[in-house]
Parts: sequence; structure tokens; C-alpha cells
Amino acid sequence: MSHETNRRGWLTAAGASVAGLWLAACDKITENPRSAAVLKSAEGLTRRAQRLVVDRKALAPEFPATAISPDFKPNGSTNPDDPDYVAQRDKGFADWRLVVDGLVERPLSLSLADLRKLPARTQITRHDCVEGWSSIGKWTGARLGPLLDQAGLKPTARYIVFHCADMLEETLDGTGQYYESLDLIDAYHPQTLLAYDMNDRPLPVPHGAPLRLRAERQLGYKQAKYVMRLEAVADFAHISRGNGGFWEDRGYEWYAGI
Ligand SMILES: Nc1nc2c(c(=O)[nH]1)N[C@H]1C(S)=C(S)[C@@H](COP(=O)(O)O)O[C@H]1N2
Ligand SMILES: [Mo]
Repeated sequence: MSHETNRRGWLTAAGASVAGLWLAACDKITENPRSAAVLKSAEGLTRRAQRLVVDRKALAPEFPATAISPDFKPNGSTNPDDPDYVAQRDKGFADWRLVVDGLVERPLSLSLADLRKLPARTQITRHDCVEGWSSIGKWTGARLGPLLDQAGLKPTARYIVFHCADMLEETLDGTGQYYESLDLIDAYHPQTLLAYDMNDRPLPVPHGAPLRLRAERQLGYKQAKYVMRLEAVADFAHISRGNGGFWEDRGYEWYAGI
């Protein structure tokens, strides 16, 4: 056996065992037959790419309560003027609903009380804005993975799109509406939440009331506020300007890893 063949054999074995670990650690994703196909093809990736895949499962750092920023900066939209949103806000979000639709078996319409009954997580994490500031906050919310399992993703679903209430830029065609998207690795990450509490109180309006995304492995602009609707899609080319998010449509990276 030549040296090269040896090396390739070893790489394949290493790749297979890493994929096996991932499989064991992530039964939710692998319930999806399409993910099994992705895993199978992942065995053919280079070791460097494998490591990248595995790293995406790692947890973002969490901090003690003493580290919480007393003055977490609100940024971007801080008080949406959309009439439907304003009406909901003025009723204390009493009949507000989160819509879950697109490529799901069971479309959902969830009240805040429904969301509070779902599997929850609390985490104290650092929010890093691309503008160069960071703040530490405590977030409690419904874990996105179990919520998606309740809706039942169709095998063709590859991304979750988060549609928001606010228009951040006035455009004639409506492409100024804030939105974001995650792939299923981040959607099923244990620290990915739809947060309804910040620092032990209901999420305030400047920070995205009544519900915002926390996807802790990525930059601030991925943390969609004022989330009204989740849409499971096969691709996002047809949404807004096609790049998967408001800031992505204006040149920022879709995968904003930190
Ligand atoms: N709906 C919506 N979500 C948004 C934004 C926004 O303008 N609208 N701004 C983003 C940016 S750039 C950052 S840094 C964070 C700010 O979150 P904060 O207001 O809680 O600090 O929200 C992100 N999510
Ligand atoms: Mo940001």
C-alpha cells in the first residue's frame, strides 16, 4: 500500500468516527432522513471540514449572573411602528400568536402561554454586535428544536426563516422588513432559543418583545427581534432580496459565526 493510500484510508476512518459521534450527539436532527443523507456525505469531507461541522455543535460561553450588563444596549429597531404590532403591544400581547408554517407537517399558531409550556432553557451569554460593542444578558425561552419537532419538519426543509414585525428601511418593494434565517444545525443547537424573558423579566419592547431569537454562536444581527412567524423553507432565494436576512441582503455574511 502506498503512503498516499494509507493516508486516505486513515482520513476516511477518522471522518467516519467523527460523523458517528455527531450522530450519537444529535438524535433529533438524525431523525430526519435528509439529515442522514447529509451525514453520509459528510464522511467524504476533508478533515478540516469535518472539524468545522463538529465545532458548530459546541456551546457558546456562558457567564455568571454577576457578569450581566446593567445597560444592555438596544440596537436597530427599538420600537416598531407597524400598526398590527402596535395594536398587539398595546394589549400586552394578550392575543399575539407566533405562526409556524412553510415546510411543516403541522402548522402551529402559538400564544405566549403555549410557548412558555415548551421545553425551555435559561442562559447568560455575550451578544456581539458587528458594530463593535458587546453586552451580556440572561435569556429564557423555548428551545427551537423541540418546537420544530412539534410542527414536524418535512424532509425538504433546510432552513428556518424568522419573519419580524419591523420595517428597518423604507423601500418601495417591502424588502426593508427585518428577517433572518438559520440552517438546521443552528436551529437544533441546544442554545438556540425563542426568548420571551430577558434578565428574569418579560422581554422589553426595545429588545424585541414579545419574542426574539437567540442563536448564540453567531453575531448580533442574527438575533432577530419581534419574531412573528417561522417559516421552514428549502431555500431562501425567493424571500426579500434572497440572501437570507436583512443585513445579508446588504452585504453581511449569512453565517456570522463568532
Ligand atoms: N427585528 C429586528 N431584529 C434585530 C435588529 C433589528 O433592527 N430588527 N437588529 C439586530 C442587531 S444589528 C443587533 S446588534 C441586535 C440588537 O439586539 P438588542 O436590541 O437586544 O441589543 O438585534 C438584531 N435583531
Ligand atoms: Mo448588531
